Amino acid sequence: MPVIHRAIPALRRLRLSNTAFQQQSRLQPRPAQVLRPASQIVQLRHQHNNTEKAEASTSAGGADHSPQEQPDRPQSKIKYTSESYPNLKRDSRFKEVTADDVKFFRGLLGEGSAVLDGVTQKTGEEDFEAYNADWMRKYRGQCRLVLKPETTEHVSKILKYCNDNLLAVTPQGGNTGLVGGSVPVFDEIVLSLSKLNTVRSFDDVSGVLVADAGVILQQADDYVAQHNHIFPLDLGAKGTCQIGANVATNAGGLRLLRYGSMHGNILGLEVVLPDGTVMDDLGTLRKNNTGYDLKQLFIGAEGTIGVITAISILCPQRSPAVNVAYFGLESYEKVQEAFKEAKKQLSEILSAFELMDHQSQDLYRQASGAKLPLENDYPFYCLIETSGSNTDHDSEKLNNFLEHVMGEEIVQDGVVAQDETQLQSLWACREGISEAGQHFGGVYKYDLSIPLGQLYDLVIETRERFQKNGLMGDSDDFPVKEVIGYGHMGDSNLHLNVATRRYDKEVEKAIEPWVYEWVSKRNGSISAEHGLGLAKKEFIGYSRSETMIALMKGVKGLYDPNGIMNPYKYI
Ligand code: FAD
Ligand code: 2HG
Ligand code: ZN
Repeated sequence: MPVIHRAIPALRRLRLSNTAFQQQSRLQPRPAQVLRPASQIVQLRHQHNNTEKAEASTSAGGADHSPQEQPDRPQSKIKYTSESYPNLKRDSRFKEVTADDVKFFRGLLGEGSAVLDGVTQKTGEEDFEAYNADWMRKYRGQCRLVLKPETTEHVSKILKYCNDNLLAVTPQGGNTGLVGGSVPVFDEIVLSLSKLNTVRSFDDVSGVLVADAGVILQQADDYVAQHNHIFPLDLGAKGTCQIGANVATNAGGLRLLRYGSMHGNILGLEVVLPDGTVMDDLGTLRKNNTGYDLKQLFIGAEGTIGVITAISILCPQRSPAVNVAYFGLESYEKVQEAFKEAKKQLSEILSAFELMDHQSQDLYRQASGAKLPLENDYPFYCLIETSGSNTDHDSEKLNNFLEHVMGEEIVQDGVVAQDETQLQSLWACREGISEAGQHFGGVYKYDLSIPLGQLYDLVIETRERFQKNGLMGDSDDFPVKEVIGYGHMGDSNLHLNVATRRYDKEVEKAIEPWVYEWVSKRNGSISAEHGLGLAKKEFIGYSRSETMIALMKGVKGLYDPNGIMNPYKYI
């Protein structure tokens, strides 16, 4: 990797290294089947196999992409959510699952692997762990029945039965959600979409993909890559998360800056409502102003008003030239300057602008054992990606930008990827942080929208808070190991992670609701992209007015009058 050396004396050297930039800009777009190193930390081995399966056929059908245990992560016993949060009480209106219910579901789904039954069968808790325990190992439900429908009709019949019999349901995708929304709180039935995983169609003229909800994001991207298109969402959990769930969470990810949100890219949805009605709005039109745009309600509804069974999504053309650069900067002010310059000079080819503080990179280094790209340490790092259609044009733009930020001493040091491997390892430094945050025992995650000028102040104040209250330190006596700040700078989206050695109520009390008050005072959002789930439910009032909350409750009551869909969460 060529090193872009320090500013003034470096200008000359920078010119020398221009050759390297030109070489680098001959990079091909990232081969979609290559999983990023960071994703390996997110435990994607089995998905890699599935990827191969998906490449072999035009359909991902048949394979069961169930979530699974994560053997290389700390496996201490997770407390039941009901123990960690004793104020949560099971809603007594809900019926407990009986042998008769299981009989009905077996009649519908067959005797095979589509029904995981701990009600009438002798099973161990461990058989349900992958469905009951969340990715952060913070929440754990007590479900004893997992259903894996293979068709929309199955989903419809299941929900109708559950609604008629007051059985509560938790829809589940890849179980990578970060707000405790994807796992049951008590004994809700888990409705896994993992067997509903076929690509229905792709139109390479319009770029519209129609696919089942349970298709893994990586597979969807691999599929459209064969047609030189790109799925307009990318995130670190790509090898495990499902596209229906991505819509259900309105996931943001690493390239929202370039491709926009699900609200713009989703053209149609097929959704099963709690009473079994199939809302058939799987259109492929970009324009359709005929009445209320009902599908928008399900984008980000986190499975509280219906189950998404298929999506229709607009996929952009894949860029033939992709470049990634990683910089060290000496202050947050410089980061903002670099962002301004990137927008100005890289404009339409800029596809990601990500922020990482020193602490986040150091934690990533400790957790993964990886070597960081720059020789020296800096208080801040940025990762910039450009994607364009003309290699020479992109190179020229990138070189001009690099010369400028180096010459003006906005950036202190940096590297540009020369090949696919380097590109992946630079991305790993960013994508691996989420996992590193909890590697040492537990993590409290805050996903916030904050006006850019004040975004990093929160990290500094949080760190000071934990230093002052004696909860943070270097030895095991202290629950907090580190406070890290990183995120999608281009979207004003900060990820504040409090990395701990264990989950500890004192840590939670020290930061909540203080962090939400802080954000609310600055007109930010307490959940930028991860949603509300269980973790943020109580705090929605910090970002939404009473009027808005009342309207949302009205929507919930209208679509799910019995409240069976993902109860105890969201609203
Ligand atoms: P799950 O976790 O299984 O479910 C998420 C929610 O959706 C739950 O409430 C569930 O009930 C509901 N749901 C699932 N499927 C359906 C369905 N078919 N119909 C209705 N409701 C459904 N998120 C971001 O926004 N941006 C990121 O950059 C990002 N990066 C991540 C990186 C890592 C390493 C990890 C672990 C997570 C990351 N996430 C990110 C969070 C998470 O991956 C997303 O929220 C993702 O969309 C969840 O997909 P999933 O299949 O795992 O869904
Ligand atoms: C990311 O951007 C994800 O890496 C996860 O949204 C953030 O783990 C987190 O806090
Ligand atoms: Zn994110």
